[in-house]
Amino acid sequence: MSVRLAHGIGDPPADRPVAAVVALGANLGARAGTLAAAVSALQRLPLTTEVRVSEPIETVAVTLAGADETAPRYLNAVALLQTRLAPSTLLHELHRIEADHGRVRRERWGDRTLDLDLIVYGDVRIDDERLTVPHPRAHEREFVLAPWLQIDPDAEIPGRGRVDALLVALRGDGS
Ligand code: PH2
Ligand code: MG
Ligand code: MG
Repeated sequence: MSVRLAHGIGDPPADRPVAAVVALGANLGARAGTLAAAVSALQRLPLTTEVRVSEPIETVAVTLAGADETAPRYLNAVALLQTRLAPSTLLHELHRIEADHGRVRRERWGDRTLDLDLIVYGDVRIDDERLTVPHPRAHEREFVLAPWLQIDPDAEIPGRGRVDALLVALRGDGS
């Protein structure tokens, strides 16, 4: 008899640690405290070690209509971790940590107390209704690329290239 595992928390762990990148963002509430608590929660994840985090940077909110100077500013950071959690399990855990910090899902790209996005999971590519990795917009988001580069100067996005080059292209002037 074959047993179909639930897609999600039932997916089996990887046999060896995979380098995953998680982007953190918050633009409501006590942003710095929320990001620090989220990093502690990442450090407590099962099958997960070597969590390293960038300094937080303050950024202008990007909305569906473009940069919005009138919206509350974000604090953004990036965490690198080694994990054997399956991508779907890691995603489930990220959603749980968001919910623990009062995240409500209303409008797309709306203000939020905590956003945790899975940016890359090793060199794995997934594109299904629940999860796309590499994150489909990470390569065009300075608020992801800049803190990521702080903690990994050789970072790459599979299929997109080196993060330092992507950041130069995005900024246009190399600044
Ligand atoms: N996240 C969004 C939408 N807009 N803007 C900034 N500056 N930082 C974010 O993390 C961010 C955003 C959706 O996830
Ligand atoms: Mg996001
Ligand atoms: Mg998100």
